[in-house]
Amino acid sequence: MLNTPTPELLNQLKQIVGPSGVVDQPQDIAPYLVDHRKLYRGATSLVLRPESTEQVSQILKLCHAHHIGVVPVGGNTSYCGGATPSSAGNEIVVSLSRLKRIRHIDPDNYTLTVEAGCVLAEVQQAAEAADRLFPLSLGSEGSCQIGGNLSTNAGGTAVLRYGMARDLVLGLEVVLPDGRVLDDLNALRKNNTGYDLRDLFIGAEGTLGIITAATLKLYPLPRTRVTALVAVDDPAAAVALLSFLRSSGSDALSTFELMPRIAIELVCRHIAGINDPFDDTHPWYVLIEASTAQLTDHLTEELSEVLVRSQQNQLVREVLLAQSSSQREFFWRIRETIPEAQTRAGGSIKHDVSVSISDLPKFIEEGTALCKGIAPEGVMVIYGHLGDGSLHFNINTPDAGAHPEFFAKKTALNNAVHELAMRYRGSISAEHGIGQLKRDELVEFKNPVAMQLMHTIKQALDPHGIMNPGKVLAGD
Ligand code: 2HG
Ligand code: ZN
Repeated sequence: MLNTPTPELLNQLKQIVGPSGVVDQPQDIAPYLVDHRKLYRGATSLVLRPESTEQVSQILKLCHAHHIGVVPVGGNTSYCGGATPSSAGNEIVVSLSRLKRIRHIDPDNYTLTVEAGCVLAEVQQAAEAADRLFPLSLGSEGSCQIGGNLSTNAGGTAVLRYGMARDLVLGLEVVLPDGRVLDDLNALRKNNTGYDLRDLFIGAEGTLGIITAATLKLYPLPRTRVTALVAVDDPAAAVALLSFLRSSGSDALSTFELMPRIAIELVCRHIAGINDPFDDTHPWYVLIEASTAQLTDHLTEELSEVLVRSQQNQLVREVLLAQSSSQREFFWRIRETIPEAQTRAGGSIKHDVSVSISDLPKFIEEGTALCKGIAPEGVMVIYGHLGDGSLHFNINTPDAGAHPEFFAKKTALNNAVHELAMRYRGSISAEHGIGQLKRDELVEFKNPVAMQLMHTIKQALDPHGIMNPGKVLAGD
């Protein structure tokens, strides 16, 4: 059972961070009370902004002793309400935004040690300044923070080549719920010394402690990038194209993103400066990128040769190769502004599912039929990371009106899509996490033994349940 902090305790907490780390005026607290998608509205009387791991440790120690709930927040870009406090108002919020030092870069070891509050784009820039690549890349990289990326095991658009956030971490520094600091900031690729504690905290969404710093893996900086926008008949053709590209020696492939015609129409209609780059209209599109550390023309020649062959075999309808960096950026903008265009077009019910790549075409077909059966008025906007088997299976309102009758079907639509994903042994959250949005569904869709193990771990590390209460797991 959690307590409400007394005025004395609030004062003690404020003293830990000093005046510059205290946010306690309603107008300053307001941005922390609502999530990025405006699905949740929480309450709190105090946001703390510690500037050192030691301060985070003191905060958690005090909250542990007094059974006070703590909600960690990074860039507040969660899609699942993962960083929004409950409406009860008895939790405190801990923002990591002042823990933002680049602690160490070791170009020969290809590693970078950063604090949790570094914005993802700053991490990428720090790597680039040392002629290295930190490959995690997502639409919100200008505002999301690396601590949040790791806590939610973020995915994004380069997973095909470099993996999820989890795959990009060597060591972590974590403040445990009782205030102890786990300093496991190793920079080793090989370290077989018992249980992998690091992987416990990645993807735990702040329910097992607060990640305060991480040692990240770097890669050679690409000097040649080839980007293509390709039109295809259907998702099956896209899957076949991906297989063909990979078996034709394109191990340089880093991005393979599927987009339907409606997504192109939405971005053309709602995003300034975007127009359809093709003369003809096509049912589906794929954004493809390959890159190499070499400065070479070979990659462009190879990729265009494979794409021309694919066109001759009728695997693709039309190919546009980016001829300049501004055209490359334009192709990327089309893909990355789909969520914004979707929001401008109206409300939406979103799913973030994954199945085997080979099952995606059938999944899209069956899922579309199911959703159309439930909500014929809904507009299917299905797009995403086909190269990783991960899709944003979204359904929009027909226009910007309120459409309460459409939103009344939310549970039915969620169940239909998630049950279908389960039939394909897929996941109900490919890359956005659980937060509070999918907490109750997780119980239905995750293996019961896995759920028991998660509760056992939570109970062992956080016996009072102070860390991010009500996220991922219902209260113990
Ligand atoms: C993306 O891939 C993001 O663009 C957001 O993960 C997806 O808004 C969405 O459904
Ligand atoms: Zn995504």
